[in-house]
Amino acid sequence: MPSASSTAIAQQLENLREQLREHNYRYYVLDNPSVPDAEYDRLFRQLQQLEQEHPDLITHDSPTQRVGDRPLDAFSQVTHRVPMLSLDNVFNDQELVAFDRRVRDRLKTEDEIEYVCEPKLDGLAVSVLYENGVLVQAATRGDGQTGEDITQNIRTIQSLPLKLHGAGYPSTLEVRGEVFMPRAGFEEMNRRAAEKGEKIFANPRNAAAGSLRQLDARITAQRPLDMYCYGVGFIAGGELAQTHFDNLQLLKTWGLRINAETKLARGAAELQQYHDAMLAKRNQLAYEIDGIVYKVNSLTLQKELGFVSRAPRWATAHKFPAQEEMTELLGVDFQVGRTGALTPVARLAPVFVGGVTVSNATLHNMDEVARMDVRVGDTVIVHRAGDVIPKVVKVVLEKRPEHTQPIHMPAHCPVCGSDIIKPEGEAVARCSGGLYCPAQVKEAIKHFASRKAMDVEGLGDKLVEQLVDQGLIAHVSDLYRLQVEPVAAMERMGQKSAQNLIDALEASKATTLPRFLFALGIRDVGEATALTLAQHFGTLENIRNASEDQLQEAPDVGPIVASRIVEFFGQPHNLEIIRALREAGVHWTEQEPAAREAGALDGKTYVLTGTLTQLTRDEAKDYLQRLGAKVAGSVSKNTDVVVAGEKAGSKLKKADELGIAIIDESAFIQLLRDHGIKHGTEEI
Ligand code: JCF
Repeated sequence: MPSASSTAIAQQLENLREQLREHNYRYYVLDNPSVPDAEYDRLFRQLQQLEQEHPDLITHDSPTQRVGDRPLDAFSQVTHRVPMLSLDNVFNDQELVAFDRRVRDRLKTEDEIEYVCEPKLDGLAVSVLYENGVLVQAATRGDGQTGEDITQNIRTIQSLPLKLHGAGYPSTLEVRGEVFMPRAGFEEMNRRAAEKGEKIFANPRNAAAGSLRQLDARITAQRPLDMYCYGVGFIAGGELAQTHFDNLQLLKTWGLRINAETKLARGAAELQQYHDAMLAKRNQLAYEIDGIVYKVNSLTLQKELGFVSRAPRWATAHKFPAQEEMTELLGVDFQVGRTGALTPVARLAPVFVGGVTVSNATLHNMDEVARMDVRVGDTVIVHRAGDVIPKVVKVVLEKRPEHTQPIHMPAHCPVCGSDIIKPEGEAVARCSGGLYCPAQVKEAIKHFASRKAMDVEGLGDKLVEQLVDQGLIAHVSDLYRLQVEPVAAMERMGQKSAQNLIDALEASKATTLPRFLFALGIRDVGEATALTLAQHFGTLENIRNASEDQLQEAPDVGPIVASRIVEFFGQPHNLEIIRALREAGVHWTEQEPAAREAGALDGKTYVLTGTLTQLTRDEAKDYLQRLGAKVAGSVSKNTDVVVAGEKAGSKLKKADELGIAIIDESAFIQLLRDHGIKHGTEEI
């Protein structure tokens, strides 16, 4: 007999489980969570802890019991009590009208038929059995009569309840639905697999199938699977509604997710409208779909219509154009992007895919080329989703002809002839031309002119585009050769704005070494690194002549940054541009590093938060850095002081929790004054 206290603990456990189930229901089904994730996690850990102390009181339907710890030797077979049907297809408007016509002919009616419409997910159909509300078995569709027992794997799907919500469900309820992998989860999973050199899945459907086929549910649990229910199979000990739509709503009250896009529609014209709207939305959905499913809503009419062989007469799938097709790889070109990244581009035998004819597709990078083992002459699978750039996703190895040619990366940039550099361990190869390469020049100029670089007032992205497109500039150094007249003649410009631009350019010539270094756009040399380099080396000449080892002596400069700097100054074009800029009058005061006095705040880390009223955040940062302090973006245990302006939020709270010194704006200004910082013309 259980003791009084063990009954009380069993009660407490069940209470925690019920709370967690309710939160799950609100989160996954209603899409309206009532507590923050942290509260959910707290309850979950509390339940785990209590169960650990009382292992005899653990129940199989507890939210903690999703992942089994024993892999299966093999899947056993499950015979479906009601066969799992497949769907007939229609491929266009006429076939859709013909489907609706057949339905009405069979029902001997000219009335418009009511249908339920839903997206057709590109996943795997499964059946899930609940006995007295508890999930007891799950199976794949298999051949429709017999499938495989995947109960262990299905239990790992977080959004699927192990125990039904609410009440009124039949004592035996078999639901059917589609298991799928949302795009975001799929991409993240592939990204991680690639990082670890593991197998990559070609598409979310394959990934979902592979995940469900795992004998070890601990692996399935790592996969971001999800499920939407679309119907009911066998039921006993209870009743359902009279229409398919109402049944779906009932499933929802029991905690089973149905697709939020599910809608009622009348007549073929409304079905076509739903199809068109969904096709337009296809690529914005969080998951891949390959068409629409229409089902006659009335269950009485469904019964009257019955089946032909394996498919119901009361439903059909309206298929979208395929997003994957096979074609031949005729050759490979290399394109240089705005950041110098080199992209291998496949030249293809033209193929109709995703609604258009495609003859070019991206191969991403050379790692992808190696991974797919793709060669010129191969038959490849091309994927095109909506307006996204078509990509080669796979080689059909079975179709490889005898003479294929491997793909090699060029040694020199096809645009400017500079060396191509592919850093060890990185997927992307880049043109080292930087400022010199026409393919990269627009981005380089935009960066050069930006506020934290040369700060050329009024020279925004649009104007840079215009100047380059008009042929007025080809390199950053051309900026300082600009004349008023040709600029004034450009569209949306005039004498006055052209003169303003020339004046702003003139003003920008007086700069600082950190700004100039940052403006050069050396990869991985951001604002902070530029400052460190300037402080450590004092002159541009010193930086240019430093070895990788010497560069790394500067604070926060690691081997990657050091190699980027050496690489940059190793390109004669870059030196040429620097020379031209200085010749045009760009200047700063150079300081031998020895001349720099020890900063009063050397080694201290400051964090700025909230709004400062007497100076801008950039100014505050600049002053702190001049005094030798580091300015960090977030509060951590390494922070020494937090400067809190008005409306300071979470950073202030965190600093408080960590016991870090906090000063307000007036104390901050006093600190700057104490160290002799002058703001503008006046001392602040
Ligand atoms: O989303 C699907 N792939 C899907 C498949 C949706 C449905 O409503 C289905 C299905 C397969 C068969 N309905 C049936 C009867």
